[in-house]
Amino acid sequence: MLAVLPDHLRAEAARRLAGAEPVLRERLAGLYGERADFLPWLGDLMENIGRLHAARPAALRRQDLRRAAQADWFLSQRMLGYCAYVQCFGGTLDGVGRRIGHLRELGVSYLHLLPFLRPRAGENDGGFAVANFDEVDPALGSNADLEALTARLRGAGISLCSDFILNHVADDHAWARGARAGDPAMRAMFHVFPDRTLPDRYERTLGQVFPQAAPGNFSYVEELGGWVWTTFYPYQWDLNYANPAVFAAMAATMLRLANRGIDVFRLDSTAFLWKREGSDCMNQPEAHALLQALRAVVAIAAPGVLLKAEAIVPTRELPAYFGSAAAPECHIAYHSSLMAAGWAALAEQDTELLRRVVAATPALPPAASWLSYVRCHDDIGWNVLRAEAGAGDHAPGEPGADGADGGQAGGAAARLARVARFFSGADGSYAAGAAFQSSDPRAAHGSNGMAASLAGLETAPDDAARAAARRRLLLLHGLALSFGALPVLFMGDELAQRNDYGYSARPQHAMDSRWLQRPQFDQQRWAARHDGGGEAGQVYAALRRLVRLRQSRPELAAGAPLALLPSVDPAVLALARGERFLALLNFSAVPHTLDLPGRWTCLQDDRAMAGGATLEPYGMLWLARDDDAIST
Ligand code: OTU
Repeated sequence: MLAVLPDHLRAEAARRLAGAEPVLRERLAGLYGERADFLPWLGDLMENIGRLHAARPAALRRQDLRRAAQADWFLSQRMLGYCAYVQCFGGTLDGVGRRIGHLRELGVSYLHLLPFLRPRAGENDGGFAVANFDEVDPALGSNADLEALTARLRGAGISLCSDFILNHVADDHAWARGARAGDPAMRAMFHVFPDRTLPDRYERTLGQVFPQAAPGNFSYVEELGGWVWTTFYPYQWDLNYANPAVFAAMAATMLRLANRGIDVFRLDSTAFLWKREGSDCMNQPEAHALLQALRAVVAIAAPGVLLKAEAIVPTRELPAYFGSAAAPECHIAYHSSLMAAGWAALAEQDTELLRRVVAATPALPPAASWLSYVRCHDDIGWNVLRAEAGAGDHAPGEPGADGADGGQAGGAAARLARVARFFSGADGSYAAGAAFQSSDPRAAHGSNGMAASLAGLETAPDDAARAAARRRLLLLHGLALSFGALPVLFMGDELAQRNDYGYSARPQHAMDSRWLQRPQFDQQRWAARHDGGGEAGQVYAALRRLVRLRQSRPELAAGAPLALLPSVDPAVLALARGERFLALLNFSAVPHTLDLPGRWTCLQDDRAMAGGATLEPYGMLWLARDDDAIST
């Protein structure tokens, strides 16, 4: 690797190599070491990593050095994320560049643009079926546009996050085309089975991601003369990471993208990378080994780049995605349990699930962060809460306490199914949303819908109901902003945008209700954002106030201490950050008055408070302690 570098890069690269190469070698040897050609393969891989490092633009190498000097830069309370589809937010990559002012006004320092690389022709799962990782989707711009955008964002202090869809490729990707044409090397990039014997054995323990729109985990492909593994849609072929050629090619792909200026990779569907018969083929040790190896590659060749785990898995499986001090993995991980539990708390008007999730969330390792959010482009998946939802009446250690046993899991599923029903608007609930993809009667649905619609803004009959809905929306954002994570706003939520029902008239989207929450950016609401009398303006102003408050409170940074305080009412969450900050969140439709020893300032309106605090229905207070530190 060092031999292919120009002289001026060698000393620094040698230092980084010394740090990361042992883990890389060990993990790859564990995965592929029994192959006769392992050492020459590893040599080629390292040489290629060297070439890609040599090709890294100078501006990015300078940024690498700055970030290396401050490894926890992304933990700051000043970090704020925003997530959008290019086509919805700016039309094109160039159009996104014209929205930088908007992002700055909100306080955004991290922009996640949903997939923008050349997708499969036809249906493509919102770009999550990639035909070519080396080419920007021509409908959105060119590679030059991408590089121009990353440079502009860098200039504005905004990091760009891109999906890196490493679990699967589209069925018209060059590898899939090669496999169909009979090229054995290309066929070996995938899991292909001549008949149903093995697929049937795997299916016994596999779950299903899209049981209605894409049942089963294998798809028959005529030209392959067999079944190919397709965890998601039939046109998304899972890659076979037991083949070292897949790892080498994907690692290089990632570095080429990094060299175009991408700062953060959202590693899509990370849990699914390794298959093992008899398991659900999620969260396998080899998947973690692969991620540790990828992290080492980044640490050597593009050390300013962050990896983010999109593993929508039970809370107890999440910490492993950070790896260990000796073998770090991802820098950031989605906390989908926290997100789902916030919504569940609204439906149940009770914070029990939320408290269990917080209790099950370990402290962050150094230089790592959770990602908190209220909504994203996917459904709210309820199944990640199975363990917490089943723990109900059980003391820890009692049978069923982890929600894993049949009967109790049934109870958990029924509970989560009630929550899902609530957000589909059933039983007179205020929510406007849709249940998503359920087949297993024991499994809970996911739920779709824009946050504002799920929170009740769409159905609210009068001003009082609208105000309550706005408070629900702000409550969940307040949780995401105060939890100690990188909070990521979902495009449109800052303006209380509602569901887009138009998807059902588009044949390529109609079967997937996640399109409910993928509207075009609403220009009119944007234009009215400073109108304090309007719905968009009220939400926008309140959200910006929270963002600004957060920026001024270092104790809200990711990794800073967090404690749940005992609260008078199960509907109220009392979240203390450090010694002087307290967030009180009321998830119920009734007001609550709490004793509050000491002197406090309500940060939202600078009001001095002493003795007690009253929370409106669905109200939230961010309080700063004026005198002694918080004791109990
Ligand atoms: C991810 O999601 C993406 O976020 C989805 O938009 C894609 O459809 C999917 O991968 C395939 O690329 O597996 O680990 O709605 O939560 O599909 C998380 C279900 C995933 C998603 C799930 C998901």
